[in-house]
Amino acid sequence: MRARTLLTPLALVPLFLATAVSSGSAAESGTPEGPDRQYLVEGPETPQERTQVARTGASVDAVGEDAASVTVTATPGEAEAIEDLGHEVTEVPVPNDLLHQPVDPAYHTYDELTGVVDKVVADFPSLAEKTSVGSSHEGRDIMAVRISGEEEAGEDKPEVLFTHQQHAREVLTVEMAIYLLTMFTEEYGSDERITELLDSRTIWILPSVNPDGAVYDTESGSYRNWRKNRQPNSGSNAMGTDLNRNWDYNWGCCGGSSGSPYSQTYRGASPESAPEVNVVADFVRSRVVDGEQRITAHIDFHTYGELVLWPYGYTYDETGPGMSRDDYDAHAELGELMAETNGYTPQQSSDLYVTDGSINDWMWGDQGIFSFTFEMHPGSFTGGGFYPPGGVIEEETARNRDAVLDLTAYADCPYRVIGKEAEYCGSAA
Ligand code: 0X9
Ligand code: ZN
Repeated sequence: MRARTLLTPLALVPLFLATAVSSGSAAESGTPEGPDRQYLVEGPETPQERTQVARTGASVDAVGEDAASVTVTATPGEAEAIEDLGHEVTEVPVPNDLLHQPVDPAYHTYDELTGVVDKVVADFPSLAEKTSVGSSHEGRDIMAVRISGEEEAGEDKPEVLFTHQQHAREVLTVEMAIYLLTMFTEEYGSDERITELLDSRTIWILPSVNPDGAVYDTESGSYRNWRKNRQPNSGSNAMGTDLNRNWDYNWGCCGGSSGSPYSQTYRGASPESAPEVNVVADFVRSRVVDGEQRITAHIDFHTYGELVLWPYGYTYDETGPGMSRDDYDAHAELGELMAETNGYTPQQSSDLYVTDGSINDWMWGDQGIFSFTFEMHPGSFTGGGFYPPGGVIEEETARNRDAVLDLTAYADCPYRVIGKEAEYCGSAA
């Protein structure tokens, strides 16, 4: 293998730590040749170039501030393939990907999250209800919390869905769920806007759709940088499926996922082969009442990059099957409006790189739900990557308050944002 230098400007910890990481055992991530590592890739500037990088099977974790580099998690083989594309590849041992970085107690473990959910529903029994949409591969509950204010009999409230932690290591997204659970319950009756919204809409929060991955990532006391679920793959010793490549809309169509179980972006054996995706999709399908999907708007929380993304991810085209000009424009307007409140960068998700089988494409393409991905703080890996210090939790979750409330407000008729409620929402105009 070609020699790769360590990234000296970022090497804030002594080299021996980096060596300790590199000599880690070829564990469940990565190939038999060695574990996955994080690399800075200098060169890719365009969506097409970033997609080529993603096509090696590496996960593109963020675009650099210079917009001419990306950070990736990759196997040694994938790193070589990226180098063969003509890019400069440098291993990044710090600051966030030391495999032995201790788990930060400021973040909630899955058990602690369960405790928070139980307390919220116990404290606000007339507002919040806990259900389970089903079980993970290892049998953990995939919790859902339904929050709604005053209900009139037979009332059809539009519903808004928030999903969190498809990717295990994206720990700030769980804190985002806790922020929303707390905000929607504690501020009902005192905050006028929240009260009005909950009296006219129903909120669904799925605070962790990948509990097995979350437990695996933290159970040793040190972060494992784990992304996928924990489902074994037959015929391979590589573990896990990337949940955000396993959704049943143009699954595996377009080079936006990997067919190799060793890859960070392994799409699974078939669409919805991951039980976590299957039960969440079943839950969403169950919200079709009298032929109409009650959920109208959705945000899937990820880290990192500080982006607001909308579908489609499988194509660079704005419009296409199931995505009219008005559909696209309403997504883009809503995305831009939300991004104005949180300071994120708004863009179509394929502007980042192509993905297929993602949750946003399925939510829109299959269910007609306006669907966004938020890539939360930090903006780039220098801010702590997937494991930013606990001190940022308060500010970086509250940062999305207005975006969430704005989307919730448009849930009665998202096309209102482009002034077309009369055309699309009939009497709602
Ligand atoms: O690659 C992903 O799944 C997301 N990025 S992450 O670094 N959190 O893994 C981006 C998904 C964007 N959505 C679509 N492209 N549809
Ligand atoms: Zn993610």
